[in-house]
Amino acid sequence: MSKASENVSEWLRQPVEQEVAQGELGDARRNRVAGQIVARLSQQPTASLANALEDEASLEAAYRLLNNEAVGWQDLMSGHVRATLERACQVGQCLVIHDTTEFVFAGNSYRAGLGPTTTLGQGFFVHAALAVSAQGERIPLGTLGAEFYTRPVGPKGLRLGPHRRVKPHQLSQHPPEAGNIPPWPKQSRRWLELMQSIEQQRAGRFECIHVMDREGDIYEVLQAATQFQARFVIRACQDRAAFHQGELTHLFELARQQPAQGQRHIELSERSGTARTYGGKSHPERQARQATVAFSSTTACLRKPDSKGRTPVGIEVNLVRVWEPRPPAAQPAVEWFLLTTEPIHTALEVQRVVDIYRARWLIEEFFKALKTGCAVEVRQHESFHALSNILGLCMPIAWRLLLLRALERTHPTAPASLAFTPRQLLIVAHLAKNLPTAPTLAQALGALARRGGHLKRNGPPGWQTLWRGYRELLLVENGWMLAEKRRSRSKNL
Ligand SMILES: [Mn+2]
Repeated sequence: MSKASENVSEWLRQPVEQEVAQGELGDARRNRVAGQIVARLSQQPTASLANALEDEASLEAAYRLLNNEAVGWQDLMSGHVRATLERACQVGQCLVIHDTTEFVFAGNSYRAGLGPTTTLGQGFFVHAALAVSAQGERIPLGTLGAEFYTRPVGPKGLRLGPHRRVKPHQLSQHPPEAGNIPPWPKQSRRWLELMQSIEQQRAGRFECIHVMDREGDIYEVLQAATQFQARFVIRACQDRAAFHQGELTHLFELARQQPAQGQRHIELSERSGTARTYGGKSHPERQARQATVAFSSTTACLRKPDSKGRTPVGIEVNLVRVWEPRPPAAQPAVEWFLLTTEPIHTALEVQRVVDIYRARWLIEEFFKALKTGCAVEVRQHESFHALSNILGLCMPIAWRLLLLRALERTHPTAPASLAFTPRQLLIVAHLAKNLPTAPTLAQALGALARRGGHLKRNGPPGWQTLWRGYRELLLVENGWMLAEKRRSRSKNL
């Protein structure tokens, strides 16, 4: 068993609010309120604050914290980021997956500080870095950092719906909170800055490999990574001019000339065709299927974009190509070009690079955990400031949701004691029918998901069912502990 899986049950046993309450919020009271919000929300992540918090006074305190100009999402996330760094140190080696997503908020009234999104509505973008363990298993460790930003509103105003447009002069009635909203960054900057800050924080403490999709294929990012010797696997988007053995060629052509080093099966996830990334690129629709892919590799020197020269100056990278020699009819064929610092001498090493890139599904799931699991997009707060703050507090909760779900997928046959205490297992056995005496993780989690309303014939459990079942377990466990306390107290009388 890897170091990560040895630690999982301990991480799960720590209440998630504990790390939040240790954040740098500048005042003990704020820490207590932040911890309280997370404690209550983690019991029911889709509930509104009004429903999650018990009384008027704590609700009042929560709103005051979220709207406090002196408290930003970076502060609210700081405890979670520090705890994630510690978990990364415990496992020693991790992948850091970077990606961007947008949060879109419905409704007809403008919320201060929000900007245009790629679909109708108002919202903001989040660029995040998720750490997962690197040795064999992909166990989510948490968020190592994020950047939140909005796009500026253009001269035509903001379209909130098919019949609702807010003109720029109307926005001034709700002036954006200028100090809090970073300007729309140049595409490259956020990829670069987040990687840089993680490299600084990890230096000498743990190893990491940065994983990025095609949006991360930016010369400045590759250059900076090479300069501070960061390791990476980045999917190439651009067919750059490149040198190979002194000859000037192009990246994709060079990769396509290489013979296959082997073949393997991979699972492709479903993708809806309409989805447009915030960068404006669209992807064709894809059905979930198993694909037989071939892979090959070579080395290349990427030519600096502004140099026209034919002398090999640029960035030395290893290049891996993954492609589908015989795609099924009417389905787009897989073809990835991966730029990497990782070794590619043997077929096994090349496959390892492919596997590292494939760990990217975890960040997609993490974003789903925030959107579906924590219902961030239906929250009613009225400004970017409050919405980004509640999102900062939902990050550690979403990590917990993801951890449970990822374990169900990656460790189905591991003993359930990996994630549950003996007392919890006793309760699961009470709640579920026909659970074997030493259940596997998938059996125990499956039993909980069924308590949460999951039907076996619908495939693997979703966010809601798994979490509802897990929450029921926590509730019953609380009751159990109360009863034990009462019993021991009455004995002492
Ligand atoms: Mn992306």
